Amino acid sequence: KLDQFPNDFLWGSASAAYQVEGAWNEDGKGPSVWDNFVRIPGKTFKGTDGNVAVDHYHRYKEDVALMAEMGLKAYRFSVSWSRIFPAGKGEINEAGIQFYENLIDELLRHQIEPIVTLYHWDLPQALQDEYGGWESREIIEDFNNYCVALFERFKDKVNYWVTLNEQNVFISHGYEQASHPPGVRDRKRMYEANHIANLANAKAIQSFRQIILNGKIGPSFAYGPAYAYTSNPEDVLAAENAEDFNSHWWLDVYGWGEYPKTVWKYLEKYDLAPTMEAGDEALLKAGKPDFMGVNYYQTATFTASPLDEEFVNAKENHDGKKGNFVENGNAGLFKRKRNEALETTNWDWEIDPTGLRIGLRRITSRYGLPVLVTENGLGEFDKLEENDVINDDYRIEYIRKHIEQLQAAIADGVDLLGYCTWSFTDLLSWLNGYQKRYGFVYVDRDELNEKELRRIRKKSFYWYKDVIWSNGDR
Ligand code: BGP
Repeated sequence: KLDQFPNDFLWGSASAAYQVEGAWNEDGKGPSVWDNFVRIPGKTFKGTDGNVAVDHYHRYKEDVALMAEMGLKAYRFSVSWSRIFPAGKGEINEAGIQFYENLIDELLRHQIEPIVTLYHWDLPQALQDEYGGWESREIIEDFNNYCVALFERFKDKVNYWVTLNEQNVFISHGYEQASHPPGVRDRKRMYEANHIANLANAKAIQSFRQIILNGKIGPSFAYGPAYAYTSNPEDVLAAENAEDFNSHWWLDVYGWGEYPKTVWKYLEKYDLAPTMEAGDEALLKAGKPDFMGVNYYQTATFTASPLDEEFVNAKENHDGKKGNFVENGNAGLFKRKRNEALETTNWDWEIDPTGLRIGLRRITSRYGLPVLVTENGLGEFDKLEENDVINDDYRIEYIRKHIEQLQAAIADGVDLLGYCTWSFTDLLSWLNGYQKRYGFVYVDRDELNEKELRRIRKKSFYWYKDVIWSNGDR
């Protein structure tokens, strides 16, 4: 028999400010890089934006009431930096911070543990304009001041904090694939910005230690454990390369304060290594987290790639029509292959519950840290049927299988703090619009009737309620 989930296990759900709040220019909020990026033609699916999103800013009470009805133990949400400091720094915008205080109070009133993400990609545009955002070391101080303002204000109310959400995603999409702001394609600049983000992350954790005595803090990493395509040693090596370049490059810095030597060596060879200044190494070492936050959606399978291989930028699947799997990679190191043992979603994401167990085990044995699953879920088209019924059995199936693997991981020795599904209500998918839905609660915006945005419980809502009620019985 498998071990049980701990009694204080955080059965949760997650969201991010830009994807749910709307109210993009209300109560003194300054513009973020995402407010502007979505306005560039062709960047998002049919030009969708988060101006209104699902209007959580005005409807948070209704949303929290639904969470309470479900019995949710934890709600992970992010704070929008430019609500607190409209220009990224300076005077606190009281109306902005008050919104989060109201949300936190509402959660606590219902015994729901708030998990606060400090940065989920919506950088104040002012800092991008002033000094290039993550490309300048000035951001370390500004990010720290912003974090400290939140630590000070909420230290008696919030026990769980997430620093940067998916640094690996916002950095590589922002500076290599140009699919996120600032829309740059330049690997040299990417590695530099990434190093600065690491320093900012460590500095915020260091400040946290001075202010908050009982809380826990850690980053959220988008972890896609690497598999070898075959048992051919060349493929096994390719998978190790991919694990180093795509995961350890960040995880080792969080967990150990050190960059993996293999990657560093390669970057030096190609003159891509970031600038190490005096004090950087010590700061990285001082930023050790209390837990590793893991956003898990899929694994990735790799084969060897010859040095002269050229990767075409294949069309990415943002419209939910299968068949656009992208075989990208790094010439001479690895190339991603479609894993034929796995089914995919309509957006070509491979479905692999066992991969979650594998990933959690790898993190546990490498870093020995507790883990918090900060995101996991299924993005699908949902159908609103007559009498407000949404039969999302596929989502129940998906989450059920992942919870099974969580329990197995606990039995394997993983110290698992909780599980946050992505997401509670439906919300904006950054590049895929509103039709790629993840929630337990359907948000009716098909006719883009932004005043209605009715919340409707899906079948999975009732199912997850039972899971929580029984502490993990499926
Ligand atoms: C993660 C992000 C989330 C969320 C999720 C689903 O990378 O942290 O913000 O968007 O992925 O991704 P998508 O919306 O692309 O389906």
